[in-house]
Amino acid sequence: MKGKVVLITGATSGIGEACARKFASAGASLILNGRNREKLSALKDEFTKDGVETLLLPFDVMDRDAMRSALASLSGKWSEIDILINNAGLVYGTDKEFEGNLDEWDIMIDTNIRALLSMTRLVVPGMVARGKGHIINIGSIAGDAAYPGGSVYCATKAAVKALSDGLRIDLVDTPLRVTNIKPGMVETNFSVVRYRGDKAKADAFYKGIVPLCGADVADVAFYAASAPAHVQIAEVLLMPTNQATGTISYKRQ
Ligand code: NDP
Ligand code: 8X3
Repeated sequence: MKGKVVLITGATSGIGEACARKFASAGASLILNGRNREKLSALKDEFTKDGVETLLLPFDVMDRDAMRSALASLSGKWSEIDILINNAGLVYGTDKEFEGNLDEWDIMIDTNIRALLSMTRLVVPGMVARGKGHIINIGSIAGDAAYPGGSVYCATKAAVKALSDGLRIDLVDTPLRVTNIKPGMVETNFSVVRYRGDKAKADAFYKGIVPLCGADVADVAFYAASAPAHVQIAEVLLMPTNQATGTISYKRQ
């Protein structure tokens, strides 16, 4: 992993931040994307102290022009991205499909699908030209089956699966690899966003179960990225031991 250039979207929290730490600890060079510039700078300071080369690429992934110019600004080794981790994503609300907020749905679709696709479109041609690269998409167990109050989020993650599978097909005659990681419950800021800032409600969601943490997902991303060149970890479903499906889990009372 030493010297490999890893670009992570949404690196300022949860799974993205954990991926940054994991790949940093293995000597990768990091390009960190996010909207929270203060958090990005703090991460850069921390990594730089540890001798990890870190470049910050702050932009909102929903802003395609900003994305395009940020990626165009990369030069030298930074323009040769080895691993793209499409992680930025979110869910808003638990509304029924006939009652939800259209603007919130647009944000989910723009972030979870359109931005992931744009990043792929902008980064992958360089990987193809160099004959190496790995795209790691953070999908979800939610993409496997819809659950109550989650139809739009579930649809976005089903799209991540289709886009990952389609990209793998389109790259089949290249050395590039595509991995779709599908976590179940991971305790991050994700549920706080889902419950529109209600931290108590988010905490209650994980009560009685030991959820995954960001580092558990980062371990899987790192495993996939470290596999021998002839091994493609296409898809991984991981969840807490006391979770069985997107809707069935055991929580102690
Ligand atoms: P967090 O809320 O902790 O992290 C989400 C990250 O994405 C934040 O850094 C956030 O930045 C960033 N982000 C969101 N929107 C944008 C945007 N428009 N532009 C740039 N960055 C953005 O949640 P997780 O770490 O849990 O989520 C990461 C991914 O994992 C998501 O794709 C999610 O769907 C997926 N996932 C999460 C699971 C879970 O249970 N937690 C389970 C399965 C999948 P900001 O702080 O600026 O919003
Ligand atoms: C997040 C997992 O099941 O909370 O993608 O939707 S779930």
